[in-house]
Amino acid sequence: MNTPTRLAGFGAIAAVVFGIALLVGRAVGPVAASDSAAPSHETHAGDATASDTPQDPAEAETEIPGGLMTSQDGYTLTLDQPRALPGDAVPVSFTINGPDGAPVTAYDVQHEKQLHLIAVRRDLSGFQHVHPTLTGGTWSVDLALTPGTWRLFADFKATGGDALTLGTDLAVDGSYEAVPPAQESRTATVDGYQVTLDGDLDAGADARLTLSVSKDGKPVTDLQPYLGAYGHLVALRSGDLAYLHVHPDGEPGDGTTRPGPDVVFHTAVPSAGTYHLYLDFQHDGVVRTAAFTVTAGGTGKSQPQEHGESSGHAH
Ligand SMILES: [Cu+2]
Repeated sequence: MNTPTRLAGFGAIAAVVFGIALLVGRAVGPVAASDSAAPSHETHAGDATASDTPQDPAEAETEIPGGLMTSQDGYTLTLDQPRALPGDAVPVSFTINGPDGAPVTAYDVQHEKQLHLIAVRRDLSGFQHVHPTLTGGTWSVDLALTPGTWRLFADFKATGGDALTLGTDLAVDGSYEAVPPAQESRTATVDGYQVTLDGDLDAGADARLTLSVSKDGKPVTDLQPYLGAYGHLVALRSGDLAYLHVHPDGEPGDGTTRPGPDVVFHTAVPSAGTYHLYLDFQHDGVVRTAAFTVTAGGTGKSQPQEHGESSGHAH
């Protein structure tokens, strides 16, 4: 083997190793990003001048959205039965197994519950936000299920662990016709309530969304607290149903947050594309859900093109 060939061979190996390092870096990066409140958070070379906050668009971009994985950070979501029959009240049970392999039995309360379960058919019909009960290490709840493939999201924080949203599919027997994709819609009508959504989503940028509730043409100013807020908003990305955390702005009783008609939220979407948003709000003792579809603009590329290096490894 002559020297140039050996060098080329070494270069190829180095490129492979470097490529693996990039992959590992990216796989590990999102986990570190979710810990970004910690001051010891590792700073990447390219981020030296960026402010180290979760709102930093450069970090938001690299963070993997919730709900895409069944297993993360040692926690695994497992359905007792991955298949079900359709019905109005189908018992569904599951466990969250922890890093030691055993079902988790200790959870921290978030928004007044130890675990929030979101269920939606993969064509985005049938949205439900429910709160299963925990017996031993098993969570149980009744869901209204139609035939098709459903996505279940468990949003929880095991005591001692980070807040996670794990996702899994549940197959429901029977033939069905898929619901056509929802069109852009910023106004929803539910049980005589009209809810409008104001604000824009831009990839990688913090978005402020204002939802306004009215009934019979009059603004509703006596919304009731539901799970510690005047509204709960879940956002799902079209295509992969990535589950995004949306944070309410203020809470009942803080002296500044009013009980409607406006409920304000903050979120940051990780990419351009279509997002489906579901607002749960309570009035006159009933919780209702208003659904919206919003397209996010922007490229999400607000940091230097450092990832471009990975495509140059052949040289
Ligand atoms: Cu909930």
